[in-house]
Amino acid sequence: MSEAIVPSDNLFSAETYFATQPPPPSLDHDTSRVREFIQRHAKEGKKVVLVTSGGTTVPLELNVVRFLDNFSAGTRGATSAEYFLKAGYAVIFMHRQFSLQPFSRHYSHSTHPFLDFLDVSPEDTDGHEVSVTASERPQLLEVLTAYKDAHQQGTLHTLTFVTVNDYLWLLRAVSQEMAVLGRNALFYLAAAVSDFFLPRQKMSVHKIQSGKGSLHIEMDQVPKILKPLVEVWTRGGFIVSFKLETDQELLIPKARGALARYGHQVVIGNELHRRKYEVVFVSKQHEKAVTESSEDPDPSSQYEESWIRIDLDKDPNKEIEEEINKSCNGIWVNHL
Ligand code: PAZ
Repeated sequence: MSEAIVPSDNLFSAETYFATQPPPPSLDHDTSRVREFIQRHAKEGKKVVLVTSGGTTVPLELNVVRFLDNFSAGTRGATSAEYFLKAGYAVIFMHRQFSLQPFSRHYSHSTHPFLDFLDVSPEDTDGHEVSVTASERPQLLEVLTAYKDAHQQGTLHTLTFVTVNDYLWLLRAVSQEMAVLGRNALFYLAAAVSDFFLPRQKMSVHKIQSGKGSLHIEMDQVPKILKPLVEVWTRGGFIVSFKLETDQELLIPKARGALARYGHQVVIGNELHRRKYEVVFVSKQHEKAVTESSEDPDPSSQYEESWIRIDLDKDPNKEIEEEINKSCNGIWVNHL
């Protein structure tokens, strides 16, 4: 790991990044466990999806006291992972430590704390019997059954990251392992990944001290890893990435730009405040359709968009991830 090759222009290529930033200590262990999982399911010819979920952090010090964080709670990833399991996939759930997880997400301490619907049975004078409030039982039974099934069948494998560095190293390792799956690999990249980071070589070792007035930190750009993911790390996999914007007008141009630059299959665009009930699928048109319209000078005609909207007023329990999952399956099957 050499300091000499850290770029001076703040632009890291993926290669330079991995040559200069250290891997997380658990990488080898995590990789060998994921390898076993993939090989087991590859033998059975099962489809395997990598779901990334939650936000990455950017530490500001080596002995980290402060870090930049990302808003994502991991709802999209955790919910989607459940729908993928239901649809028969084996799921690698790579998530930010302590963010929402499939199944347990239904009982998040902030929105639906499980202690609130547990009772000590009145007939039990010793107070040793705990029961579940009757109104909660049907949902609990459904969630618990799916959770136990996933465990019994060994179809859910979880991995955690905290920093953007953990995320990048893990993503590379897992996608390289997934290469053996060929066309049976799906990437569903819903994590909110930092765009900027502080290279190790520029970090303060100790807690940054106050007393000098304002704090100026110059960050470097996180390398765009979709390109090596598509071209080098994995082969044949179907790649769906997410794009979050706060300006609705940017969703489609940014999604098209990502498809053109990285050459993967689908970008799902979502606006921050509408993401629970509206997303847009952006993909390149099938080659045949493009050839037929190749006289068309408008480059936007190479892309197709399809919106998914749900009505939460009519059906407050509906989850948009169910529809996203159906569409992903549909597009992937057509693509195969
Ligand atoms: O985790 P969450 O459900 O609160 O949010 C999901 C999301 C908005 C982070 C995800 O749908 C997404 O867009 N991920 C990619 C973010 C990005 O553009 O980097």
